[in-house]
Amino acid sequence: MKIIIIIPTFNEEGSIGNLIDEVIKETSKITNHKIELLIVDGKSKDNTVKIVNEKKNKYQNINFIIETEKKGLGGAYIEAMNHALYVLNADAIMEFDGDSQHDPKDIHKLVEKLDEGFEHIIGSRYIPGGTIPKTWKLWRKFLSFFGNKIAKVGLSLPTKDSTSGFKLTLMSKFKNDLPLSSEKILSLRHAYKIHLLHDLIALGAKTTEVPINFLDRNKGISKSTFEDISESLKIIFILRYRKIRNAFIVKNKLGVNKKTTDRN
Ligand SMILES: Nc1nc2c(ncn2[C@@H]2O[C@H](COP(=O)(O)OP(=O)(O)O)[C@@H](O)[C@H]2O)c(=O)[nH]1
Ligand SMILES: [Mg+2]
Repeated sequence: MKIIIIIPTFNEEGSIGNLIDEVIKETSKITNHKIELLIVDGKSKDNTVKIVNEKKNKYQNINFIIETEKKGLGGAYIEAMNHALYVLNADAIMEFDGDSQHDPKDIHKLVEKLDEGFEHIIGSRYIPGGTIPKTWKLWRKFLSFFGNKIAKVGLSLPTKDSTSGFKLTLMSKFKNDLPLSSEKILSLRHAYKIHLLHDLIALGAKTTEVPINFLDRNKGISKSTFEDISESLKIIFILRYRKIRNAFIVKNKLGVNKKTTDRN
């Protein structure tokens, strides 16, 4: 299979160089798939672009695009996913942060689950063996944990980590049914993940979770903001509303059909 690892960057000069080296090192151990990287940059103002171009000259399997317009993390992923699918002919796509919070040593665990027949594999912080940074203050742990719980309960998701940014999806099977355009996706920010996860589960994707060590951010600063949290809540609400509305429409249709059949 051709697996494209998408790595979004925005001002990640402190981590992206080493990270690319590490990802290349770890993926070269996986010999039963063709693995390439696709870095998508959001018009960084630091040396990120220069560093990625140097790595692109050093390694063969690095692709690099710059967002046509910086729209947010979801916008970057949607643009990169389309490039991966329709220019690079990806069968599966991995989402992997460019700030060294995801450990390249965990990549093989997700790929092994793909080999076992799973179609959507989540690198999970909230299953046994998974970790969050020890240095996180209590409020961050609380926010992350309960954010997940709200998504899980609000959307009746079977997953323990519903906001993880580290995942692998067999896109060749689902690409035509997923909202992979800026018109269809409900959020161009971090909340795009909740929308895609919700739809993959609704489409019946065989989903599993593997434990990952979510590392501390040593370099650069987080780009997630309060708006990302409020937008996530909004997306959960919209998706829930759609579910209730669709169930209502189906129920009404069945009611009308039953009445017609009874009359006949
Ligand atoms: N291309 C692109 N990358 C982004 C954008 N926003 C964030 N990123 C990258 O996405 C990854 C995750 O973002 P981060 O700020 O660490 O989110 P957090 O881990 O949820 O705090 C990092 O590698 C960022 O550099 C964006 O608008 N465009
Ligand atoms: Mg991060």
